[in-house]
Amino acid sequence: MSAHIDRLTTLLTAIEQGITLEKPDIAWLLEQRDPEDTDRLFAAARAVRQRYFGNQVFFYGFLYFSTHCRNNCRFCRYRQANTSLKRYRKTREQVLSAAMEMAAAGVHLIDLTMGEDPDIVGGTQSQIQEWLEMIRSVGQHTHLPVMISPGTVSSDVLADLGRAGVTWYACYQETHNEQLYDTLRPGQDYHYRLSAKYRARDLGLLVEEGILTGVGETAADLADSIAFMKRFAVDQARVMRFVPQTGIPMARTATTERGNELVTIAVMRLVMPDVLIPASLDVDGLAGLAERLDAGANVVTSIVPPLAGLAGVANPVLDIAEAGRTLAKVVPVLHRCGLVPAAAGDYQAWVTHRQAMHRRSGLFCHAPAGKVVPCA
Ligand code: SAM
Ligand code: MD0
Ligand code: SF4
Repeated sequence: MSAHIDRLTTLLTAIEQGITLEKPDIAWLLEQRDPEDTDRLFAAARAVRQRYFGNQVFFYGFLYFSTHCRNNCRFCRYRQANTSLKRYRKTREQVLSAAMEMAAAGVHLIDLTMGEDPDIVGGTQSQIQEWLEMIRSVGQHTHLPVMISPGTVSSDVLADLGRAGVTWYACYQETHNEQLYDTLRPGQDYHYRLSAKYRARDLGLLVEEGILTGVGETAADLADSIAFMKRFAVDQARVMRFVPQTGIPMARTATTERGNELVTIAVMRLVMPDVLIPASLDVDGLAGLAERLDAGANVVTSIVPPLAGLAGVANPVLDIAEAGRTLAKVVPVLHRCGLVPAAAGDYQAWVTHRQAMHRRSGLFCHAPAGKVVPCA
């Protein structure tokens, strides 16, 4: 046996035995590209998923209800400076109607996503109250857990969101290399964004963290991110490949090959066996779903109703009008992968179990504004 195969076998055996991998080993796994090796990684990731989640997959309805944003992330077409874009802000009625449509189709959660809309998070008290009311009403009418993806918001707003019944706070650091972060999210303090997640955890919200591939990161950077996610005990861990688009500073940045995202999904699954990992329809559409599930993902995200005038993020229109991001199209792919949709109660049971786990472990101290302080 070559030393190379030996190392892969040793690491996969260690993972099976529940041993926590060191960062250099995580980085080494992330660098594997030989199809024989990646097939072994994907098979191991599927086996781990099976052990923790059986063959059940969850579905997230994606509702990008405001595309206005005050920020200028260099990778995002919704950045404020991009004037080539027609933006929208959906009314409460439009949001409710799209949410109800997705609930009736069988999604397990509604993800309410927005740019950092200056008329909402940067708005007056009454604009914020109206927004909170809209969020509350989505939960009440759909009887589903709600995830909010509002960007970086203050502790007070996070507390308001908790009171409005939100279950999840999604906020993606993109990278945990602070220098790289500063180039991707100029003018947005790294530690302030990070500390919002600790604060959300303190408030009893579940937390989704996310990273990008193809933005100039190294394998060591990805390993740092995965190690951070493990330490934080994130509830959902996402990776998406950067999709270049017109009208942004990174329009001509060569992104990475698809395999990089897939291997990262598999390594995340191996290092964090019990967390939710998205297979997003936003990056490669329906055509990219099976390979993400085969790499160990267990939540299909970016399900979008076809006729509601709602956009995606990484790919604003891909597969939406064609109804390619609907359960009718997604479920047959699941079946071909040997997977099935989870029952409604199973998602809620997982959420309840996760909340109880955090309450018991008391993982972090109250995070003061601007800095992250893990409990001693
Ligand atoms: N505005 C909120 C924020 O930034 O946290 C939530 C909205 S959503 C638009 C955010 C995520 O989409 C980003 O954190 C990034 O991971 C992803 N994203 C944005 N543009 C992308 C692109 N061109 N390719 C891939 N992912 C992208
Ligand atoms: C997705 N387009 O799930 C969505 C989005 C935001 N919480 C999620 C990036 O891929
Ligand atoms: Fe705005 Fe979010 Fe896009 Fe950044 S990623 S420009 S905060 S919508």
